[in-house]
Amino acid sequence: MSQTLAEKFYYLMKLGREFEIRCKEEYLKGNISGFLHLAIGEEAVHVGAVVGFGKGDLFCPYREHVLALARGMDPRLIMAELFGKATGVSKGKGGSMHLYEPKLDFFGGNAIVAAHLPHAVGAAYARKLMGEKAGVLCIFGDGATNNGTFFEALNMASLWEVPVLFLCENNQYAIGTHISKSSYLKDLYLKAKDYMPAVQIDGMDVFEVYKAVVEAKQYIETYGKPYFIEALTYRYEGHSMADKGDYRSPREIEMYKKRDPIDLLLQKSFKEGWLTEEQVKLIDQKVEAIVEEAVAFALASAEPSEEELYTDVYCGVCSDVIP
Ligand SMILES: Cc1ncc(C[n+]2csc(CCOP(=O)(O)OP(=O)(O)O)c2C)c(N)n1
Ligand SMILES: [Mg+2]
Repeated sequence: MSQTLAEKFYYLMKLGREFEIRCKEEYLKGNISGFLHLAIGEEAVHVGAVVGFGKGDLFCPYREHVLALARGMDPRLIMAELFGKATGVSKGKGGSMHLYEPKLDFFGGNAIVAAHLPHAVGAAYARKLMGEKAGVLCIFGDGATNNGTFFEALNMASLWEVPVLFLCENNQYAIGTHISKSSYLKDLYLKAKDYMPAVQIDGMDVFEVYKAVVEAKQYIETYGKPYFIEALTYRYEGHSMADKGDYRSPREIEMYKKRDPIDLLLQKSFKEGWLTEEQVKLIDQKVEAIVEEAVAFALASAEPSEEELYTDVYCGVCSDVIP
């Protein structure tokens, strides 16, 4: 694993972690309202997947700040979106769950659980019809694998032979419901294995996620068929800011924090000589400045104008028919 890659992983994971810690603070101050789902603890899956996949359409759920950052979305535009400001990536009208940027092929977040799986299959099918080989990355949670659209998407992707990488981030919980109470199969990759190659990986190890995703991307684009990865991970925070998460014992949370993905990355990188303390310090300073700048930008930005209520509703025509 190259030095450059370790540096990139650390930068993106640290940026994601610090960005979200700041989001939490700004939410508690009242600068962010509405839903806010944090992915703290899950950074290895998000960064490893986005970097490993490289170019291609990306569909994901509402826990998507780190995915957007890893895709290259401007942190200022994300923070402004969370603050509900006009300069936000979705003009301040989407909020945390609706970061969306076609220029980055970023077609998420999506708020309806598992609804974006058929969208991803449709996008891959469209590209196939256009004669392209590009694969599509579709990320979703363990809870999504109990929805009807999950099975519909797997079925059609296999039947139509389209290159979608289905990546399930199994953090064991769907809001407050543990997987043991909602899923007959506990190893979720087994739900896919009769349709396509399906593997289970350690989602706390960014190098393992990266490697698995690179291999999967190569498979889907070589054979034009789908592939499934289940990444085992854990979220430290509640489901959203509205959830204290007290259905989990502090002991359980502490146990997972012992395998923190950023700590694991650093341990391995120091051991292999891929990163030095000095480099880490410089990255930390850079990240701090970026997060600070994002908040300052969001605070200084204006709210959307009243006219914006009638734009981007369904289509251009709507703004003509609604008085
Ligand atoms: C179709 C649908 N049903 C229920 C909900 C309410 N809901 C929002 S998030 C969520 C849990 C999803 O859990 P999971 O897929 O494991 O993702 P995680 O939040 O753990 O990342 C539920 C049930 C919803 N948004 N959409
Ligand atoms: Mg979950």
